Amino acid sequence: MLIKQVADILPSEITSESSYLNRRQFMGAAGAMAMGSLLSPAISSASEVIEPPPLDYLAATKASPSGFYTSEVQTPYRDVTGYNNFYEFGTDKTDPEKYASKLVTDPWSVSIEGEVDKPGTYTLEDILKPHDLEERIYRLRCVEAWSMVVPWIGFPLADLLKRFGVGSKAKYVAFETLYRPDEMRGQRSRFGTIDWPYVEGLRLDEAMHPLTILAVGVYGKTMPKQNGAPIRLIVPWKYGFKSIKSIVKIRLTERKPATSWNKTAPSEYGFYSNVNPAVSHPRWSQATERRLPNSLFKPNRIETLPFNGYAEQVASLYTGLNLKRHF
Ligand SMILES: Nc1nc2c(c(=O)[nH]1)N[C@H]1C(S)=C(S)[C@@H](COP(=O)(O)O)O[C@H]1N2
Ligand SMILES: [Mo]
Repeated sequence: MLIKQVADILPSEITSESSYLNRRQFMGAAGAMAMGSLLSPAISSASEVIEPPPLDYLAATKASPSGFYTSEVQTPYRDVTGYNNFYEFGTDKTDPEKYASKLVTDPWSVSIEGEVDKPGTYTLEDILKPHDLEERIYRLRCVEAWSMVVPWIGFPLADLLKRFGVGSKAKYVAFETLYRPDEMRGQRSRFGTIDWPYVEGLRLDEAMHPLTILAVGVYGKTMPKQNGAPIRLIVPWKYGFKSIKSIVKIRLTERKPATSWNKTAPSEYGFYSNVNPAVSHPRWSQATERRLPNSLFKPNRIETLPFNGYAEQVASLYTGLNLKRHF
C-alpha cells in the first residue's frame, strides 16, 4: 500500500532534526557519564554534561491549538516499533516485533455495520480511496504509565463515518480486531486474559472528534504490523488500549459496546479510560509517566496531564460527567 503524502515536507521531518540532535546529545552524554563513573571519581562534572534541556511539555501542547502536533521530542522509530502492546502476538513488549510478521494484511477488508446508511464489507483500498492522509504528532499514554510521542499518518475517523452515513439511532462506535489464531500466536495461548477478538468502543461524539484518527502509517511509512497494520484507531486523550489495532469491523450502535480490558478487569479499566492523573489505577499511580526512550541515566519521568494534555480540545465532551466514577 502506498502512502500519499499530502505535503512535500511532513511535520515530523521538520522537527526530526532537533529530536535527532537531542537524542545524539543524550547518547553522547550518557556514554560520557558511564565512562566517567568507571574511570574517574569526577562524576559531578560528568553529570553536569548529561543534564537534559528542560522540556516545557505544557508549552509544547499549547503550541498547536488544534492539538494535531506537539513539538515534544519524538520517540525514535526503533522504540515506536520495538516496544509494543499487541497481545495477539504475546504479552512481552518485544513479542509484537518478533511475531507480527506472520500477519497477512493484504488483502484486507473492513466491514461497516449497524446504524449506518451504507453498510457493507469494503476492501482497504475502497476504505482509503477518498481520504487525504495527513500527519498527526500525538502523545501516546499507556495505562501502564509509559508514553511516547509518535508521528502517525492517517485521516479523521469522522470523515469515514460521515461518508458511510451515521444513522439517527447511532450513539456509539464499536471496533473489532482481526481474529486469526493461525497468524496471531497470542490468540492460541491457553493462558490469555483477553476474550478474543479484541474489541473497543467510543461514544459517537468522541469518535467524531477531530483528534480521533484512523492511522495507516507512522514516521511517513506504511504502518508496521506490530503497530496495528494495516489500519488502527488513535485516540490520543485516552489510555493506549482504546487505540485498537488491525481493525476489521466498525459497528455503529445504539448501546454502549463491550470493550476488552473492561471485560477482563472492570474495576481497573473503565469504558472511558480518559488519561487522568487524579485517578490512580488500583495498583499504581497515574500521576506521572515514563517517556520513552528512557534509561537508567535518564529516567525521563514526567507529569501526566489531564486528558493527556488535550484538555483544551476535549474536556468539553465530558461536562457534567463525574470523571472519578466514569474512569
Ligand atoms: N488489537 C489490539 N489493539 C491494541 C492492543 C492489543 O493488545 N491488541 N494494545 C493496546 C495498548 S495497551 C496500547 S498502549 C497501544 C500500543 O500501541 P503501539 O504498540 O503502536 O505503541 O495499542 C493498543 N491497541
Ligand atoms: Mo497500553
